[in-house]
Amino acid sequence: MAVITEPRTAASHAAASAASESIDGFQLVVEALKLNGLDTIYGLPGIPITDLTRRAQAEGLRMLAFRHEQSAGYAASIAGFLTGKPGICLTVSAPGFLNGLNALAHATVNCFPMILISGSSEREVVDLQQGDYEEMDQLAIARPLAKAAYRVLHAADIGVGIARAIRAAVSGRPGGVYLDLPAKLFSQSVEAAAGRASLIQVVDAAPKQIPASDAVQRALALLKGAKKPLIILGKGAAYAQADVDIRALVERSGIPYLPMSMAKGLLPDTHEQCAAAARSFVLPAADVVLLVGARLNWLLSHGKGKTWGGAGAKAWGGQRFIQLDISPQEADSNVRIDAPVIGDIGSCVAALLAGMGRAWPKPPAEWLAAVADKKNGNIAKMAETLAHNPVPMNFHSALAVVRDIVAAHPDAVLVNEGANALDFTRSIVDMHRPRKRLDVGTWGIMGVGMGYSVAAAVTTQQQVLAIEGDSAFGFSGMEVETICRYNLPVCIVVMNNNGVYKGTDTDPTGRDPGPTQFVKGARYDKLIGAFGGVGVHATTPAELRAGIEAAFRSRRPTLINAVIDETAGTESGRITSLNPVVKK
Ligand code: ADP
Ligand code: TZD
Ligand code: MG
Repeated sequence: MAVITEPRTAASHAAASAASESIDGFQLVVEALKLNGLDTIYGLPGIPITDLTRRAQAEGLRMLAFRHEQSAGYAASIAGFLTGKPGICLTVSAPGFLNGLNALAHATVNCFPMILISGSSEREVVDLQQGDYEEMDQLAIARPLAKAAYRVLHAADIGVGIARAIRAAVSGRPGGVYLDLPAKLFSQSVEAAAGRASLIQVVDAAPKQIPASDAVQRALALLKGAKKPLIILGKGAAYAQADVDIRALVERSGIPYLPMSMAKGLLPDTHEQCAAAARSFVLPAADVVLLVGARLNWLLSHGKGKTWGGAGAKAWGGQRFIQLDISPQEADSNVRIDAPVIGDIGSCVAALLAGMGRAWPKPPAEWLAAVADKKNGNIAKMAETLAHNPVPMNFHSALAVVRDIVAAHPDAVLVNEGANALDFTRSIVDMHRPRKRLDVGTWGIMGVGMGYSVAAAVTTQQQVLAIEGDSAFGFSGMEVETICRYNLPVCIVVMNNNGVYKGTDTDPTGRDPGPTQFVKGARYDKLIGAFGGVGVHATTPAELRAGIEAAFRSRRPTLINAVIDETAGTESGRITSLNPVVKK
């Protein structure tokens, strides 16, 4: 630390008094975040971080306080996806920390950059297991769920701790990082100038990773020889914000593409090369598949089996794969990758474009015609189904309304969770712009809805439309108070079919409601009135349309209870095959 020994002039007096000013751990944490452009915290106050939340707010950071840490964590995780900067979640020790862990693991699994900062109890007491207030060895518990986990014990190390957390969260494959800050750290004082000098403004936190040219050539050679090529865009491609080049790659190659759920809108779903409506035709038929920021995990049936034209569940369908990914370990995780191209999506796509030149041959016309034929047939069938107007509403008639409204408001952010409420929305509602569809991600997790909605409204300033299964909504429903408190432009539509998947379950003994059943005819719209928001009860598509349009016009927090036929869903939505159910 700087110690002044020279004789004091007037100027050095002023410097000395500034130098002898002290600064505490709270202040250093806030200043370190600010210095790195991390201007929003999603959290929940309490010992030992209450004052941190106040200081952050006083220093001009946006401090969004939730009703449950899980929602704050999901908000931080999706803020990371939307902005490319780590989303910050702040929790109290032990129980608050544990409530935040689900989101930390979710961020890691989905490759979203996020930092969970948690206050913790005194190391000396925790390590001797002497029973401190909210005692828990949080660092050890967080480590297996995080991409990296750190603890800071001295105020002078806060700058390093936050810099390391930022780099770990956003560099390479992004993920969730845990940062443990014991209570004692916050009240430690250091001399202000030295303390501030210890803070680090991270330079080039997510460095470009340029793919090797031989890998690019190998990929292009494979692609060029393809008779039935296909591109699959994943949420890594959406995250990379390389929208213009990705569109150029698709359009210059002329190859049909499939968007994974959160890559919908990267190119408009209405694009003529979009093969989403012909998914079950193109996957088994394709000969060369170019994966762009998408893993061959369960969501793509592991790249094998019947979905891909393989004879049995484990059989390879014969496709050759090119994979663009930042993680060198991803290739060959499920099937052989013939041409891995390792680097950040922006650099990989730019390298492919450069290698393709202007005169890239279009795929064979028979292939394009076959895809278009299948797609147009399926779109026509869907249009027929959507034209029905049954009483009560079903998922289709309700979502036809949502589809039109999203088309008219392409910048609105669509948040989506549930089972049928998720699967039908994904297939019916076209997305038109990148990063506008936020959903349950790799785990198919319920409970993200309200946290995502808050973060989407705050980071994009756009209208948010959350299409929620009634079960899904229940996991984070109390955050409607948060949405009302911050007066966010969020319109929640609860697709109310009286339960999980359906409302028709029964207890064979007649004693209790069935396990997947909720209170029949529940009025979710009445919840939001308690906090000053607008509640709407919609039993017809016209009422649903009027409710959403009014919400978009007023930008007021709105909750619409959309009454859906309780028999309309299927068990587990589209993933019935994964459910070890006893067939009746
Ligand atoms: P989806 O569920 O949409 O198929 P996944 O989450 O399975 O997408 O895959 C995303 C992939 O994108 C991950 O393998 C991850 O390593 C990769 N990824 C994430 N960000 C980048 C990036 N900036 N550049 C390259 N790859 C990335
Ligand atoms: N808990 C968590 C955290 N995530 C989960 N995915 C589940 C439980 C299991 N689950 C699903 O996979 S979907 C779902 C549950 C409970 C709810 C489906 O009911 P819903 O949607 O009302 O949200 P639909 O429209 O009735 O199908
Ligand atoms: Mg339901």
